[in-house]
Amino acid sequence: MIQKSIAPRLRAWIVVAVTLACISPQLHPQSQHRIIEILADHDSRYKIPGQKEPIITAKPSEQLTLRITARKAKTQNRDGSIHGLTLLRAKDKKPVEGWDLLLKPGTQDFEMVAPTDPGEYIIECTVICSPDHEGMNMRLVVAP
Ligand SMILES: [Cu+2]
Repeated sequence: MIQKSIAPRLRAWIVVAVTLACISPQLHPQSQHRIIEILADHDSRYKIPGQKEPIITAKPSEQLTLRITARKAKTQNRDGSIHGLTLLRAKDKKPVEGWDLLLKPGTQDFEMVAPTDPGEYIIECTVICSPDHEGMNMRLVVAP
């Protein structure tokens, strides 16, 4: 008796599950964020493993996961942030919306969206982290 009543329901659930599994890649075509590892280091420099000069290249509006590891330099903010990360358009230093991160010690993932407009951008530290803070920057290039 019980088996009889459960079986059709179970079958219906399997159909739903299989259908969802099939269509979800189309519903979320960009759900696979590219992971970019960045080190915000104790010498007030951004570093990317394997790159001599750190640079991020992205497609317009590309979804990126920034996996940032922060190590304390000399000084920190009162809130405990040891570095920051903001994005400015190179030609007029206009800040890009959504890019204003404060970094605590350790590794954290940030889900970001690259700018829509192709061009050159500058990533800058926003925490006065040491006397070398002014030099804490790197490039981001948006290319179609
Ligand atoms: Cu810094």
